[in-house]
Amino acid sequence: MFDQPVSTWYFPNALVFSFPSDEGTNNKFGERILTFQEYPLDANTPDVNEPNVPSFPDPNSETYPVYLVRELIEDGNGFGTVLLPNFPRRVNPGTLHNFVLRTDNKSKELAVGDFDGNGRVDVNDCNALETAIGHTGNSVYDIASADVNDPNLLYIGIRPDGIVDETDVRAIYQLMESDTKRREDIYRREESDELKLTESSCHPCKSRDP
Ligand SMILES: [Ca+2]
Ligand SMILES: [Ca+2]
Repeated sequence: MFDQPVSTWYFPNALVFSFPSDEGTNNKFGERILTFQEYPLDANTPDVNEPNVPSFPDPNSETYPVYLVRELIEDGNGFGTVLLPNFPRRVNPGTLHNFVLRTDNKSKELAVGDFDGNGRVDVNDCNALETAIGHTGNSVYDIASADVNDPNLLYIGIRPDGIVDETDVRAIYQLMESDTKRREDIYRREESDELKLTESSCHPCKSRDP
């Protein structure tokens, strides 16, 4: 999935994503949501391998945005570029960046806005983001930026702008709204399945003999 086209060599610290033109390789990901995140070096930050432990990232810690890989690639006409920020502090030469590529998120909303990993984007995620308003630099709460010509157009999960502000608040409320709708749809489907089951079990038995 990684590639390095000539057009992005201008960026010295960048990762570039693309899909191979070979359909067989591309299809291995199916329709899954692909996310990419540089992971903090700080050992005190939540462990990505334990998503079941709800814990909101500290708004003051150096955490990194989540990128939606498919949308990055689409946005970059086939090449999605992530500029790698400088390390937040002095590190020894040869220190490695940590990256996480995930394929297990159920939806874009959960990938970008479910900060505590509890399977829903809700008011607690909104509150967590709001406590980070004003944070500049890397932040997991920097989920969006607005189009320079049309402030109503938000880029969510593909173009963080290095600040957590009201644009990110608008974005998290949009994500919460569509995640709520997703869960309501699931609930309605389950309810209607349950109803069908009840109806089918209530059919009056035919009498065997006239
Ligand atoms: Ca959540
Ligand atoms: Ca932002």
